[in-house]
Amino acid sequence: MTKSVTTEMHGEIAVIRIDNPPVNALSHHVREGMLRELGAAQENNAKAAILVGRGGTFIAGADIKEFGKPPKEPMLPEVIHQIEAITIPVIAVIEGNTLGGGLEVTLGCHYRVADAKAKLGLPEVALGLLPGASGTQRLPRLLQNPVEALTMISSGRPINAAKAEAIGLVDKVVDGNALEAALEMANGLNNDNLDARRISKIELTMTPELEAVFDGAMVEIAQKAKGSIAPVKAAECARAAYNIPFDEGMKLERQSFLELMVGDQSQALQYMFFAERQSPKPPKDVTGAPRDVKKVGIIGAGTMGGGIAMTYAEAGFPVTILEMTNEALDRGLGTIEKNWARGIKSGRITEAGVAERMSRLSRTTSYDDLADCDLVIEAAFETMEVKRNVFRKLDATVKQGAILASNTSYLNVDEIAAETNRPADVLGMHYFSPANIMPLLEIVRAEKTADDVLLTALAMAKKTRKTPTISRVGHGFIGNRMLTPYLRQANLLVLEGASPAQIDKALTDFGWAMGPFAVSDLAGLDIGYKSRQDQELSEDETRIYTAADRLVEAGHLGQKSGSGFYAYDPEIRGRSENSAATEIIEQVRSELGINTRAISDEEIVERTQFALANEGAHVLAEGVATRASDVDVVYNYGYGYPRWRGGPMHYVDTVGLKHVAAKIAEWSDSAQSVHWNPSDLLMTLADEGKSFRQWDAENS
Ligand code: 3H9
Repeated sequence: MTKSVTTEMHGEIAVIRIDNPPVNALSHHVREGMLRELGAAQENNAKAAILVGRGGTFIAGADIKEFGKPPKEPMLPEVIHQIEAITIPVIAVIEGNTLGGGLEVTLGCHYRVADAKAKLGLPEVALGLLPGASGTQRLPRLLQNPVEALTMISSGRPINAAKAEAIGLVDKVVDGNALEAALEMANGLNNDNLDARRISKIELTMTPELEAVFDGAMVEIAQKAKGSIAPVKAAECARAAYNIPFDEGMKLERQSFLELMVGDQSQALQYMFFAERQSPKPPKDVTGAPRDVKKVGIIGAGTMGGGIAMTYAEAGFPVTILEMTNEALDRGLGTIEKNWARGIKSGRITEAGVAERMSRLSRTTSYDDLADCDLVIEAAFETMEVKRNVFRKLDATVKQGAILASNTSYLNVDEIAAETNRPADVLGMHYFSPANIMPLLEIVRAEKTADDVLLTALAMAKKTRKTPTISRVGHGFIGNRMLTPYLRQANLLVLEGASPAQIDKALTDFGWAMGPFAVSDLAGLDIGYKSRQDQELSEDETRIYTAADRLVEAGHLGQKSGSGFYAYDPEIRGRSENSAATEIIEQVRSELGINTRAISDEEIVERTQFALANEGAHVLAEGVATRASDVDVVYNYGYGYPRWRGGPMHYVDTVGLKHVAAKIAEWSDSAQSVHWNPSDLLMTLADEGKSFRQWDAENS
């Protein structure tokens, strides 16, 4: 077996190379190899050793695939301790992604040389962990700036090499060959004063001023963490570096790391790490290569069309936007320009940058101008009639081989495809509003969609930095379909006695970015109203939304009209109780003869979350989604589901499917039975003592 860590002598300097594709993670053999090769360099009296990664990246962190398996010595903190203690100078060559345990390895080294394009960070909190190989103890000692150290440790955000140099994290930044620069440095070094380069030896002292800085920072970190515990724990360890000696700090860090590792949050976040990498992978039966896309057409310059056009222009594509009238184009392009220009103030983009993006956009009212597009995405009005009409025109004008996509959020893509003579070139590309910001792209693989068309949509997701999930055709696909039972339970709970504010609070306390009633007000209550009018809902179903419908009929359309479930103050952009809504709700309850009762937050969470997962299970059983983890990706990236809970399917796994199934069975057997359609898949998994995670492992 080839070694993953090898040494090459450059004169008196040992260049130790780490080669563990794809990201040089610190797997057991790498940890062992580093100690072996460094030990040999010391024994052979090398003048210095240089640690460098193969493939343009240093080390992207601990090997996440080893988490949860029995630990194997040497453990990383010990490896780093031994690197620091070695008697010859060790230089780290920081290139590419130098993250987590990788950055911690550089902190054990005596010198750090960085490539100008390197990214340095401690992203452990994104996995629900904290830097567990001395990062919380060595980084504050090296930087001597508690705010910078706390920010890196608790936010998980990587920084670039220039910033790293500015805050004292690296000794030198090189725009060129970092290894050459490290060799030059090594040849000029002696090991006389190596102790001064050992970061663990640096002493930190707490002062009353620093205590105040930490107090303020801790409050901010807890707020930003939004229920995630790792950032707070990580910051507490970093603060302790000022109060206790290094060895004690290491013990605290280790203990906190291990506690987090076995907790539900870290388990969920680790699961999401793999789920989001799994979701863009095409199904096994799909073969071929993506088509070439050079030019993109967008039908519709409204909110969705505009956002999608921005997405492609930001990724460098020339985009032609089609609208029915020049006035609509003026409005749409005006909004796009305004949206981009907003970034000028905050420094996200320059005026020239906005101009450059605008120059990628062309406008037209004629389908002929879309003829040479390689991909056309329709974001027109959401009715089948409109979509059919658009696709007929596209079929008649756009060149053969082009991909024709619909941004429909509910409609049947097979029916849309059947309107053309090339259904194999048609698929759904469902973006989420605002499309230039929201990361999710639900790709709808229709019955006849060709493999290379699906692969092209996946490739475009990557190029435009979206997280894609593949769905099959079905009303509302994965995400919107699951919303219906979720909103049904929320509205039922209001009828039964909970207030919209109680429900929203219970769900934001659970971790959702927004509660269902605040979201409905934001989207506009007239949207749900119209959709209910368009569908033939049963009497039972219509009854649930009586209060919501009455609100619309009384002119409470949500934020846009100043009131909906809540009242909105445009001055402070805050919301408060809408007494008119409270009155309407009370009146509806009395008309429907409902005896209200006190409803616990626990019931709110269980009914809404279990309804979501139950529908997710239907989606899986019908083959609309392939993996439970895809469903979770959809909810994380498209609907503001708390990532540290993993997603609706992972959440019910954590609760235990036996309990979930028992609750659903109980509700299905009660007065609310008509509102439940228990999933056979969920019930069977519960009976068999299995989880959705196991189902994924067995079925994909
Ligand atoms: C840590 O370090 C703890 C320590 O403090 C303490 C320890 C005691 N391990 O993302 P990509 C795989 S915690 C194993 O598509 P990109 C990934 O699954 C760790 N595997 O590429 C994928 O596999 P596949 C702290 C890993 O170029 C493939 O590599 N570090 C790891 O878009 C390509 O990944 C982090 O949290 C890993 N550490 O992005 C960094 N990383 O092809 C996590 C990746 O089979 N990693 N893989 O699906 C990342 O953020 C990104 O992967 C990175 C590259 C930015 C590096």
